[in-house]
Amino acid sequence: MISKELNAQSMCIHAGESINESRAVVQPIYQTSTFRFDSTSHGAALFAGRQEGYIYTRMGNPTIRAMEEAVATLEKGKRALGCGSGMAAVNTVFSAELSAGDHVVCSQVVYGPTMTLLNTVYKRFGVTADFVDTSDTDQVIRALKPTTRLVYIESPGNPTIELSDIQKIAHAAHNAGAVLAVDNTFLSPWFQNPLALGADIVIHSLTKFINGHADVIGGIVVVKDDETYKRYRSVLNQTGGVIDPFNAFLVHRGIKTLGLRMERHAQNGMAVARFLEAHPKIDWVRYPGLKSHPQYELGQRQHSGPGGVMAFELKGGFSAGETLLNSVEMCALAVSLGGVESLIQHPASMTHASLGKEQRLAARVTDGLIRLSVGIESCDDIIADLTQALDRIP
Ligand code: LCS
Repeated sequence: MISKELNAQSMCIHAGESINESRAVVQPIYQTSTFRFDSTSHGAALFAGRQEGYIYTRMGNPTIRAMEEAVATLEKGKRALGCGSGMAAVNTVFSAELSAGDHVVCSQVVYGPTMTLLNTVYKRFGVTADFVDTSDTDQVIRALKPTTRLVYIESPGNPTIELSDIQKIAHAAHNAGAVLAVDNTFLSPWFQNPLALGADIVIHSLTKFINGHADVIGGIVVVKDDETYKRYRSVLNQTGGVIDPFNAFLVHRGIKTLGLRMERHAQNGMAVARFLEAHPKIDWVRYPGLKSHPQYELGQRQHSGPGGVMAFELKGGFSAGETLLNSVEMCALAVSLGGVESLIQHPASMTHASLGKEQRLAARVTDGLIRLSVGIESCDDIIADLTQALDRIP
């Protein structure tokens, strides 16, 4: 059994270890759909919840459980629920928290499908949502209603990298009888712990920094207490969007290098952001590590590092951006983020296309906005690639 007092770097290596009942140093992959009962009474006791144990992999599996324990530990939460994708994690929160007649206050800067899920499926189920600029806490306070059940934010927000004040928003949500869920995908638990700042629920797309190797789709919900865990587990058992043991194994392996990777993402991110900010063809850069970020001071209080994702716009607008995107060689023109490789994409036509122009522009996702996820390659190579691509812009 490991101590909760381990240093964060050691915790990345050892969190989740206590779930392993074998003598294997690494949690084995329990590639099984179901588990034997000792007897009918044992099976009945497991189903009734009178005894702890594994029944059926949709309801729990030791490989998944070890990965869940690792993320819950790193996020300073109580328990976690491994989901089949980040969107399955978002949907687990929505379906566990929301009923017909409930109201949601959601940041206008969130991953496109999160907003679209509220605007389509949950709207059909009688849930209403207001999308506000949560970088301004007063807008959150003004949007809260007696029926508000959930406040939902990303900080930094995808893709504009705007920050929201987690502590103040948690306070406002609680005063209104609502819960605060924070999507912490962009900074990972290495740089930010929303539960420690007062949030009630944390979600991640594991697909991104936590797994870190662009070879898994997964998500997770982290909660603070056993009662919430049981309620969420029951919803996830019924809706079925669980991660599978092999992907959970890969994610758990990725977690062991989370600290090393995040530090390198941030180091490269700082150098690339400074390079872009000084480049004559760049109009502006938004990255939490730059003093020019409008909420730099909030970032310094709220997280311990800037992560690896930035947004910028070129002076030549979208046509210049298009040349850049089509000219990169080592950096990949691809959606997603948080992997070891640098990825660059165009939110207006890709990750945030589902929003429609009006909603997109309200969220400041302009046609010229470019999002760059800086990987952990040699920083000189990333900058050389961007330099040659920028040189092609007339
Ligand atoms: N939350 C955030 C902040 C995300 O960026 C994403 C995916 C999700 C949730 C959903 O996670 P998934 O289901 O894909 O595991 N973001 C993506 C992006 O910006 N480009 O491609 C996917």
